Amino acid sequence: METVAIDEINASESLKDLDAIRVKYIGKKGKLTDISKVMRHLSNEERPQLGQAMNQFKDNFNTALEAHKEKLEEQALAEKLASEKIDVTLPGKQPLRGSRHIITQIMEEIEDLFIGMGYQVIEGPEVETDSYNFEKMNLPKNHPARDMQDTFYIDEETLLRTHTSPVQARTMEEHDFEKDGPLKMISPGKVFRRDTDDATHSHQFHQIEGLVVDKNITLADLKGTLLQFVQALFGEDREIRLRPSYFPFTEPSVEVDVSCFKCGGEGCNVCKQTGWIEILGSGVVHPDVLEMSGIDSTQYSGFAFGLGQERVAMLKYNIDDIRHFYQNDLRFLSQFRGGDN
Ligand code: 2NL
Repeated sequence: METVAIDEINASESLKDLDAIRVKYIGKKGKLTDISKVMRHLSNEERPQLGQAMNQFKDNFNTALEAHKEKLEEQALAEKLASEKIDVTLPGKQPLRGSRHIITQIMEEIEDLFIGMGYQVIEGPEVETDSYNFEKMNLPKNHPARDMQDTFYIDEETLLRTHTSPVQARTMEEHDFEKDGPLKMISPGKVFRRDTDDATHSHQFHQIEGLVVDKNITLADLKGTLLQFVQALFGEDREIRLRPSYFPFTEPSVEVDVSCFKCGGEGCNVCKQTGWIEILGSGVVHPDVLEMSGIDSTQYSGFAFGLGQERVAMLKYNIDDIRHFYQNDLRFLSQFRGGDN
């Protein structure tokens, strides 16, 4: 029986078959149990002989079983390893790396520049009151200049801000010159206008406004600051030119032009043959605007400016349609992912 059993063990091809063989021979109802049943019919001399033979069989059977079990387990592992082998020489899958939106990049570049000049960056609510957005900016109800900044109303007194000026008004109200020193801030963010969208207009765009208030601030401070700014953004050789203009919140008001960064002032298609490109609006803060935010206009004066980030980006990168910024087309966006962006 032993030879037959061990042959069976060695021929088995799975752990399941092996267990069935174990049960068949040495299980509770197995062959060995059957054999032990003859014990009581044997003589006293024969019994120990049978007992010994049975033990011998059990030992040999178990040894063979363990050995074959180990062999089957090794085989199974080898098969598993072979089937799960990976080819480390295959080319990897390139993960799609995102980048910051070009408007965000421009915003951060401008923020860094002004932080370097000691300005704070302050943000505020996009849903504003008529009072902060218009009245405190010298645009009382029915003022004709409100037409240029028509917007989306939530109710009579609540609207989507048309500029980030209300952030400056809120900051001026809180500012304590004795404690905090001069007020120097920029406020970037989304603004809204009731405009028909076309290549150069959008009902929602991004603005950065700047404000400096202290004793003896003049238009000369404004000019020096904006020259620094323009040269950092468009190149060291740039010059600026101030043209008289009108904003309700500044007096005097000026439009700021930069000498053309493509032709240097000779005249080309970018500057429409004028040598100059309009880049932002600014002026000396109207004394009534200071007063409405709780600042004594006989003691303090200031300058302010506002620029559209989309316009700056369109000029700097020669982009022909403002709608490109909002369409999330990677063919457009991925052109602006230089460096660590
Ligand atoms: C433009 C022109 C401008 C301001 C914004 C301002 C803010 C305060 C007081 C006075 Cl708190 N002025 N902001 C001044 C002049 C021009 O923006 O064309 N923006 C796109």
